[in-house]
Amino acid sequence: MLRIGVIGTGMIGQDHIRRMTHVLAGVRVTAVTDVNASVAEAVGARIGATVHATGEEVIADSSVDAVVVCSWGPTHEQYVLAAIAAGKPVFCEKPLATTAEACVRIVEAEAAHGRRLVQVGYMRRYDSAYRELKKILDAGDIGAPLMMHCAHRNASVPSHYEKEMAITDTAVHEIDMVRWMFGTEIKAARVLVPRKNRNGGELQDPLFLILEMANEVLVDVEISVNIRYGYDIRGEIVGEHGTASLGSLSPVRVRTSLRAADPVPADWRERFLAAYDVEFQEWIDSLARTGAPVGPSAWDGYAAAVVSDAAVAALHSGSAENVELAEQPKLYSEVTA
Ligand code: NAI
Ligand code: ISE
Repeated sequence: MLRIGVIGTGMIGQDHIRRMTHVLAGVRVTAVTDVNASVAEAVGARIGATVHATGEEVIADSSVDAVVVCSWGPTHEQYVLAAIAAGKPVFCEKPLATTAEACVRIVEAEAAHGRRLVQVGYMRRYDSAYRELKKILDAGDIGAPLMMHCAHRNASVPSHYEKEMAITDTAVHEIDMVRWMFGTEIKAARVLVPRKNRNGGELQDPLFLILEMANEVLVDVEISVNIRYGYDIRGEIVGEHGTASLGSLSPVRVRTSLRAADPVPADWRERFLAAYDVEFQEWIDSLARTGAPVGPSAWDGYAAAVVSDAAVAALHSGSAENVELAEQPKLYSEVTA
C-alpha cells in the first residue's frame, strides 16, 4: 500500500484525494496540508489523515512514501525540491514550476539525485481519446501528419485570470500534448489576437496560438476561456491522406422536443475524469513496480515552461519567437508515457 501526503487541498487536490481514497487500488492518503488550515482539517477528518501545518512536514512524515503537490503553481518548486532532497517520489500538478529557471533547478536536482522521482500532471497523455489518436497516427493510417487543429474552451475563469494564463495555465496542456503526440520538440510559437469576447470583460480572450514543431507540423490552438456553454476540448490531426480527430463530447445523444444534442462537460474534472484515474493508477503501479515514475517527467515540465515563455513573449511582441531548450540530461532520454 503506497502512503501519500497531499500538499494543497483545494479543487484538484480534493478531487485527487477522492480518487486515491475511493477509486484506485494500492494507495491511501495518510497526510494532508493546506495554507487554508480549516480546509485541510475538514479534508483530513473526512479520510482519517494526519493534518500538518506545512508541506515540509508532510514530506518529512515517516508515514508518507510519496507526495502529491496540488497547491498553487508558484509554490510547486519548493515542495518538489524538498521531496527530491528527501528522496521521495513526487507527483506535481501542472505546471512543474512557473518559470523555466525554476524548472531547471528541479531538473538539475533530480539529475544529481540520479534517479527519476518527479512526475508532472499532464493527464491528456492518459485520456483514451488522445491515446487512440496517437495510435492511429503512429500506425501511419492517415499518412505523415501535416497539421493539427486544437480548441481548448473553458466555460469561464476566475477574476484573477490574466491573458498570459491562457498560455501558461490553459494551453500548456496542448503544449505538452503535441510534444508527446508527435514525439518531437516545438521550435517556435506565435500568437494571433482575435476580436474580444465580451463575456470576459477586459480580458483579452480568445487567443489563437500557433506552434511550429521541429518536424514542420503546424499546430493551431484556439484558447477561449469564457465560452459559457461548457468545457470543450477538440483536436484534429490532418495527415497526407486522412484526418483523425477526438470523438464526440458525450457517450450519449439526447433527443427531446424536436432537438438532438450532446451533453457538454462542465469542466476538466468531468471531461478528464477517467484520464486522471488512469494517470494516478499508472503512477502508483510504476512506483510499486520500480520505485520510479514513467509518466511526464521534470524535463517535460521544463520543456512546457520554455515553450510557454516563448508563447507569452510572442503574445507581447506579435512576432514568432523561437524555443531554445538546454541540453537534456541523460536521465530523461528514456521513453515516457
Ligand atoms: P485551488 O485554489 O482550488 O487549490 C489550491 C490549494 O492550494 C488552495 O486550497 C490553497 O489554499 C492551497 N495552497 C496554496 N499555497 C499553498 C502552500 N504553500 N502550501 C499548502 N497549500 C497551499 O486551485 P486548483 O484549481 O486546485 O489548482 C491547484 C493546482 O492544480 C494548480 O497548479 C493548477 O494549475 C493545477 N490544476 C491542474 C488541472 C489539470 O487538469 N491537470 C486542473 C486544475 C488545476
Ligand atoms: C486548469 O488549471 C486546468 O489545468 C484545466 O485542465 C484547464 O482546462 C484550465 O484552463 C486550467 O485553468
